[in-house]
Amino acid sequence: MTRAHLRVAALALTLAFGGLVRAFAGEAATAAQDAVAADVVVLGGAVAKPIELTEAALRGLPRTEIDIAFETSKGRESARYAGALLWPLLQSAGLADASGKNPGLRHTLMITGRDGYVVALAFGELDPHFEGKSVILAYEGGTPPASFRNLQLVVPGDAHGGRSVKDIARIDVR
Ligand SMILES: Nc1nc2c(c(=O)[nH]1)N[C@H]1C(S)=C(S)[C@@H](COP(=O)(O)O)O[C@H]1N2
Ligand SMILES: [Mo]
Repeated sequence: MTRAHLRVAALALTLAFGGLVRAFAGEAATAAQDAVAADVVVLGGAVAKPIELTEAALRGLPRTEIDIAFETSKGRESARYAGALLWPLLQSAGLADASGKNPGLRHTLMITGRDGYVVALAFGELDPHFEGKSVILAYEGGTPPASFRNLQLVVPGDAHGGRSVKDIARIDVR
């Protein structure tokens, strides 16, 4: 065996062993709940052109401010957030397959936090032709405060804070 062969064998063993350990431990955690490591937040998935949601990219978009108030397990929270609208970003990314009738309406967005928390939104909620909700990627406001390194989803109108994903790791179009 060459060195490369050995490396491949070692990797295969590691992967297989990891799987076995998980299976035996009967881990309840699903992939969706695992922590997500990411330096740069990417808007990707079934898009034509993935977009890196860097500070420069977000600063290049109009700043949008939104006042929200919602219930959380720790009581009522109200805050003014500032960030970039999500819809124009989706439009720049485009759909990988925009064929057929109303292609956006068969797509969803999965917004994943670094802790593995996941929230889905429908394109139809954001598209101005339909619900046209001003969902933003906030980089200011809230507690702990949103920042360019701690982006937060803000869904205006929600009664509960469950969809305000904090510390976003990635956004995937499905
Ligand atoms: N990344 C991440 N964001 C999250 C959550 C979470 O568990 N992880 N919880 C959500 C819920 S259920 C609420 S009510 C709001 C406020 O959560 P807090 O009670 O931790 O402030 O954050 C939301 N965003
Ligand atoms: Mo919550």
